[in-house]
Amino acid sequence: MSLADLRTHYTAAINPEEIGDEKVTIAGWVHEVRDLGGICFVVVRDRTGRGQVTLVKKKIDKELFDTARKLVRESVVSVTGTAKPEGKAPNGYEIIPDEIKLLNESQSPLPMDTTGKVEAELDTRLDSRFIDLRREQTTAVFNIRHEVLRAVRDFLTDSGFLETSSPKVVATATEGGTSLFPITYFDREAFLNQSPQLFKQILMSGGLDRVFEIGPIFRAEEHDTRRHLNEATSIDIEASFCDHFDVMVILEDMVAYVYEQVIENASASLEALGVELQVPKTPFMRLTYDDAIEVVNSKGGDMLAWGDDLGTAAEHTIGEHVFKETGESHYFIIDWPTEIKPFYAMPYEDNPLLSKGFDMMHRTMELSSGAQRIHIPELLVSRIESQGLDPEGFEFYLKAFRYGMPPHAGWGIGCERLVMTMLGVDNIRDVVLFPRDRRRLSP
Ligand code: AMO
Repeated sequence: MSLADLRTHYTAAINPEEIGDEKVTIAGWVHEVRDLGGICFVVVRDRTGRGQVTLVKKKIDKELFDTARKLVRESVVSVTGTAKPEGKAPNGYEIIPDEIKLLNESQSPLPMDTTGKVEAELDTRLDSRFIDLRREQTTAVFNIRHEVLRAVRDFLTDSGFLETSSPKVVATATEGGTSLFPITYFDREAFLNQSPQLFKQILMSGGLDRVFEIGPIFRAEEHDTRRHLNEATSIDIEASFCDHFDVMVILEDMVAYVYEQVIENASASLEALGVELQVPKTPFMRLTYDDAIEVVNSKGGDMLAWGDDLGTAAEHTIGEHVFKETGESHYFIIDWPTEIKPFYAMPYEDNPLLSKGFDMMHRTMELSSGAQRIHIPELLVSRIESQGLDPEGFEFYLKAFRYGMPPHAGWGIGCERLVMTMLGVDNIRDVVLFPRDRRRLSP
């Protein structure tokens, strides 16, 4: 027997009218056993849905009937039989079995309920993620995440971007030195990379012109919040002969496309989560940093001075303001003070106090940040120094700017934040299979 014989059909793919008397074999987990004495129903669940197996005591082999009755919930089985139409069963059919193979018996009780009757705490669910994934709503989140990443890849590939990968073990900080995870690399100290930033910029000097990367970023941030992970998935792009406004258009168009694709291709998952998606309208509102400060200060409360970073409370006020004005959740904040943007953000030529950096927000949460970059090596060195960093540590990066670096721009958007805001999920851990946070290192 080949293992392929354990399944001929997914449960959702069976249509008894098409199949006729041909035998079908489904495989999956025992979702439910209902033993009514003279009749026993076994509901088998796989990734696509559920199929009902019906055994009438009088019409079926006694041993087979006993096997079915004694099945323990969440055990793995393969069932072969004939499919008949049955309006009351899931997917509109029932299988009259010839054989039930018990492939792996589940222990009981289960670490958590899978039927949806008892709501488990997030921590319990994450501790037993393999069981949590057997709930339809959890699988739906990861189906949607898959669809998001597929749409991102399609969109960027169709827009002429090349998919690249950069090292995750590095010698230098990219986003400031305080939030690095040090590791031992043979006899040297190294770090887990915070962002593909420096590498994607080097690729512009290499002439790759438009690149993207989807990969992990590591941030040793101490805070334990609903929107921070210590290992996140970043979608990054970099594009040559572009300014910040050019890449902002790519970003908003990509986000709108992702929403469209999720609506088109993941409707069942959206339904399982009770989410009704609206495609965000483009172009997103563009608010200058000065506008943002004015909005915050006009509402009273804690006043912001020019040069202050926008904290959570300020972002909340601005998000509410934009929603009231436009009915939309997504917006950009542009023209930030150079001093509070990373060293690689290009200052405006006619007003170096302002930078060509931007943030893209969803209501109160930053989804993405980006900038036109500095491509002039002398200016880059002086910006690195003025942020208290040592240009020597950046030599591998600076070298790429001395032999023909084109003007370029790019951004990074957090995959998890994109998915969580899309689904209205409250805690970022819900959209990561195995989250890494301040406390969680296993599973
Ligand atoms: P930044 O540090 O703003 O920019 O990160 C870009 C986006 O990545 C996501 N993100 C996170 N998500 C969850 N948990 C975290 N701890 C976390 N940190 C970041 C956010 C954020 O907006 N190099 C620049 C990008 C660029 O300019 O191209 C950068 O990394 O959604």
